[in-house]
Amino acid sequence: MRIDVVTIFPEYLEPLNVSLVGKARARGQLDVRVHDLRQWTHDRHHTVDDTPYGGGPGMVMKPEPWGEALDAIEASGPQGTAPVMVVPTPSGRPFTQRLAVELSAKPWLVFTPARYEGIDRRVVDAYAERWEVHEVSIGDYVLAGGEAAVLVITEAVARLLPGVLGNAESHRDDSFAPGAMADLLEGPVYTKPPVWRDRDIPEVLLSGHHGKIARWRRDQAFRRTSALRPDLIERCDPAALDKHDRALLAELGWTQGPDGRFGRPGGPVEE
Ligand code: JAH
Repeated sequence: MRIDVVTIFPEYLEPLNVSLVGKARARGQLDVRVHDLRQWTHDRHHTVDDTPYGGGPGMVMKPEPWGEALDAIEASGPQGTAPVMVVPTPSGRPFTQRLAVELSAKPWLVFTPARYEGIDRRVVDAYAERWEVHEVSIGDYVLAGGEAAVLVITEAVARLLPGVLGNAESHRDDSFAPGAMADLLEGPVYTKPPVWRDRDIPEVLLSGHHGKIARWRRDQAFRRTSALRPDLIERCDPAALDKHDRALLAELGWTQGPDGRFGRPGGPVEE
């Protein structure tokens, strides 16, 4: 996979040189190119922003440098192939594991992280007529710019590329991986030493009883999901649950409607 990033803060993307993404690049599994947007300005101050039409606070990123940057990047690739454009914005589609999987199947991504109040709308509208474009939000909060979101999305995508994750860290069990434990949060994990600051390990994990261990882990996942992400319980497929799961959810205050879906009339339950 090739990834291009166009930014006014290329230094912000330095983390792409280390860890999982840096190693994938060193192994030739990922080709990352970071570009300074100001190289596509022509005035002596390398201006990338201007005042908003209609008034209001802040500044808006001018369309011309973006247009020149994106045309140059497109022209640098194979004849007749367009990249997929990814625009981090708080007004975008939520970034999920599903979208990470979708993007990991693309040969070429171009990220366009904005600063200020964002990019002149005509840029996204123009490229959406030629390229696949995703406006993406990594969560409901406002950053100072999209670069941190580029790091997040790139890491989530890169670890899904063939050969990037070692066997030790394989992703089949990720909380939100398709086919994970019914889209539940993961429960706690433990390692040596068996006693640390007077705290021991749940006995079942030392029992060697694999059936009991799997059941306990699943219970922990349900308890945590019920407490922290009741929305995931509400949208879970009842057919993916067994008798024991349903009994545990009932204990946690969940009831099933006529369609089998889970709801909790009393609202959140302590413990
Ligand atoms: C802020 C341009 N979903 C997180 C997110 C993504 C992008 C931005 N903020 C939050 C952002 C300022 C300018 C993008």
